[in-house]
Amino acid sequence: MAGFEVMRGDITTLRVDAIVNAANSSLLGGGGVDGAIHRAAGPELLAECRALGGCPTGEARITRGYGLPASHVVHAVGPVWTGGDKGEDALLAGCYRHALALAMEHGARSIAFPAISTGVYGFPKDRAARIAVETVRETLTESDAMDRVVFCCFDAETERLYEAALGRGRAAR
Ligand code: AR6
Repeated sequence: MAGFEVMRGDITTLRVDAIVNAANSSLLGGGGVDGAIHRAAGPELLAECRALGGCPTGEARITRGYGLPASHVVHAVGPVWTGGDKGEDALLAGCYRHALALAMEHGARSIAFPAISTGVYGFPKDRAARIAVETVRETLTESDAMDRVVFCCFDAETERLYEAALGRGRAAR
């Protein structure tokens, strides 16, 4: 199975085969990590996204990376958190599953994920970290298609939550 890494930083700088974007269903850009990815990739990314015609929540679409060091961008549409009784957990898990499947179909052996839905979309960060780690683990069990999975965190709290979800937190040592 792939090696898992947790790091703090800007996902747009990472030299991996695919980075994942926390997009919205229009796929036409926005704020947060989506804005940063579009700025770093350049206008050709938006042109390719326009041709995709959107993406339902819980699914993903893939494009090239253009000006990014990453060859591909997987645009995953996370759920807006509205209390947890609208299928948010399953939709978030779907983002990770679909993103991995698409990246592997395109030959990616390394992938970096942001903490999808935990910014503007308001998903509780601890719950989202657990779902991310569990879903990626489940999806990649018995697969040797992926070498490296990076959970790219933008803040120290998120980094700590991923370390804990992976069982690497200070308390677990
Ligand atoms: N690198 C890594 N992580 C980042 C970066 C970065 N450069 N910038 C922000 N984050 P958000 P969402 C973290 O709000 O909640 C957009 O407008 C951020 O700290 O980007 O899924 C879209 O167009 C947080 O931990 O995405 C949608 O409309 C995480 O990325 C909407 O926001 C996700 O925060 C999607 O909301």
